Amino acid sequence: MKKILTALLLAAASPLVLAQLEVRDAWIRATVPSAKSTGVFMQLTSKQGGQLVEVRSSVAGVAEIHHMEMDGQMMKMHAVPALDLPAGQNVDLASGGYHVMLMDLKRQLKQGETVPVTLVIRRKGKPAETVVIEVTVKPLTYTPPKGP
Ligand SMILES: [Cu+2]
Repeated sequence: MKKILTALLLAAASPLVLAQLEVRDAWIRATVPSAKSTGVFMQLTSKQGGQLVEVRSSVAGVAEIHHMEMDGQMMKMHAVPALDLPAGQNVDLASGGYHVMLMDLKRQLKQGETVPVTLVIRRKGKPAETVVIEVTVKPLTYTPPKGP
């Protein structure tokens, strides 16, 4: 049986529920023409637990999983190899914490368009699961509603 699942999120408002992964409220921050990077934010719940191990997008040369934290008075972010998704627990990828960083952008991302983002989820003893979501680009000033 083919274990690679691919799904398309047609309506950004409705949660995407796959076999093992639920993606809610995914959005990308719009960019100004000269910008080379931006953030992708979402809420993830893995029913049986797993790890987000890789992210890709056709609009970016490089996509990384980032963690942002205070270092003294400075907000710093750095790439992490994987993000744990404990079983049944909501993991919030939000400004100021974990997020997906799109870098080496190939073009400007404009408010209202949708951008495909591929998430690769790994679970112990299982083949990696690939999930493609269509993520809406929100204005630079957008602040998401609070998660559950
Ligand atoms: Cu970042």
